Amino acid sequence: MAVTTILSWDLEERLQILLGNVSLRLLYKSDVHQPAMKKILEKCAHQGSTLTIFYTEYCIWGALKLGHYPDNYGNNQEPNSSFIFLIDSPRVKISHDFLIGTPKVTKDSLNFHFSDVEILSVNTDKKTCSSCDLLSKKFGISHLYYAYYDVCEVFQVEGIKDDVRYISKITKIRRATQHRERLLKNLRDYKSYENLVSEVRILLLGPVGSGKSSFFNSVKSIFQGHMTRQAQVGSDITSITKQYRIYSVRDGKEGKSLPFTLCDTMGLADKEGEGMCMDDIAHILKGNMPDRYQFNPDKPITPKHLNYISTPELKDRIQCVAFVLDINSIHRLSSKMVENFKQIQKEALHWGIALVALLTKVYDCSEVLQDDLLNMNTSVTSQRQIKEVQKILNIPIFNILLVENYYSTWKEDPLKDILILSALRQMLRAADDALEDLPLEETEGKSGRQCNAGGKTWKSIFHSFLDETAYID
Ligand SMILES: Nc1nc2c(ncn2[C@@H]2O[C@H](COP(=O)(O)OP(=O)(O)OP(=O)(O)O)[C@@H](O)[C@H]2O)c(=O)[nH]1
Ligand SMILES: [Mg+2]
Repeated sequence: MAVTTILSWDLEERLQILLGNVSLRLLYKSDVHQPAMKKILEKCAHQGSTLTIFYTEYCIWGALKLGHYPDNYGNNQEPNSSFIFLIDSPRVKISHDFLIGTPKVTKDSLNFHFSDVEILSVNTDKKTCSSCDLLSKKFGISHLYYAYYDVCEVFQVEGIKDDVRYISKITKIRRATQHRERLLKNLRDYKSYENLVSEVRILLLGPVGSGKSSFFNSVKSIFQGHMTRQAQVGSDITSITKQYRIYSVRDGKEGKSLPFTLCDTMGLADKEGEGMCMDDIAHILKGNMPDRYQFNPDKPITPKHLNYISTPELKDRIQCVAFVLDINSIHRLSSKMVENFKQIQKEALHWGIALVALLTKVYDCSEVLQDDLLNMNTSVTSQRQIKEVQKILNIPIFNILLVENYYSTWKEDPLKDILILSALRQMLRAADDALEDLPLEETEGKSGRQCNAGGKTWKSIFHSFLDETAYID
């Protein structure tokens, strides 16, 4: 009978990615085969690289061993041939800094050393794992330094050809994972300039099918830790999105709302009457448009609409517009579409709203990011498109952002996440610049700002603008 792992399906998939797109084949399982060390060696020696996993009540310890498992007791040390990781659900923490030697095997134990210090010791008779202070601190699990395990499993790891290159590959994955974590923290902790708004509003505008709804779904999926498809996506000649949606994003299922909202719109079309009505845009920018407004390509919203927000506050207004464009069809942008963008750009500039371009459908995320993961590569194929966008829209290069959305399946990819989260962070930075630049009158009363503009409040100024521009049927 085939022996099956108790590793959950999604965890197995995440591990395979984190360990460099390897595949795993179960060689040994303690509750099926004998739990003795002798049996582990018998099953696992001469099988190439292996992954040994111990399932305790609180966490899962794992050790990846490059090269063959030791085939006898005692010392046969190969330096830098193993590393330890910890799965403290839902997180997988890999300690690549602890590149350690071959585990030392005795009749009833498996001991991992870093220099001369024993950092993880497993007793196969007593079924215990104990980690040293150094390792426990590294993983932030001081309460788990000693634990009983229920099951031990050893997998053969397939897909590692060259150990040295493999170590450098997973070191890169680790750096990407750490950078991703920093970006997530950065976004969670973000506060708008002088706390003027608790949630910065980012408006996604762009041609039909450019990936606006998928960008929202991607951001949400990253914070939820699994694929979400709250916004409907798909391909059609006309826009799939028919309603104006103001989406908040939670940090995890039960988590608090993050400090931004993404506003999804109907796509813009070349032909009149097919896409979002251009006259709707001013109402959206100013914060008059209610959530779930049903777009009508033939006519814009009017102040007579039941839910029209006639006295919007600063928090209702858009702080950053992102032009969402498919990177592969920039050269096919019609002159009508470019004209539309220029019109929106003028309006946004007039109202002190930041503007960025978001290029979607990037083919290779690893090509876009430099080795330091912080900057975009200057020698990538996408440079041509970036320059084109810069020329057409006159947007500075640092505000031209590249992403690949999660659009069909969820296969966690730290590089993809880095691009999406960096894009979001840049939108918030651009929004901050715009908020800082707002006249005091418009921010009076928020965060203790004072207005002394001749006794006029931002509201009175803003409302006089509304009076001037309100669309009357
Ligand atoms: N390859 C690839 N496909 C994408 C990406 N983003 C979106 N798509 C696909 O492009 C199509 C359109 O995506 P949507 O997110 O619906 O685009 P949209 O801009 O919201 O479209 P409308 O609402 O119709 O205006 C869908 O089939 C997506 O699966 C991406 O980054 N890469
Ligand atoms: Mg859409």
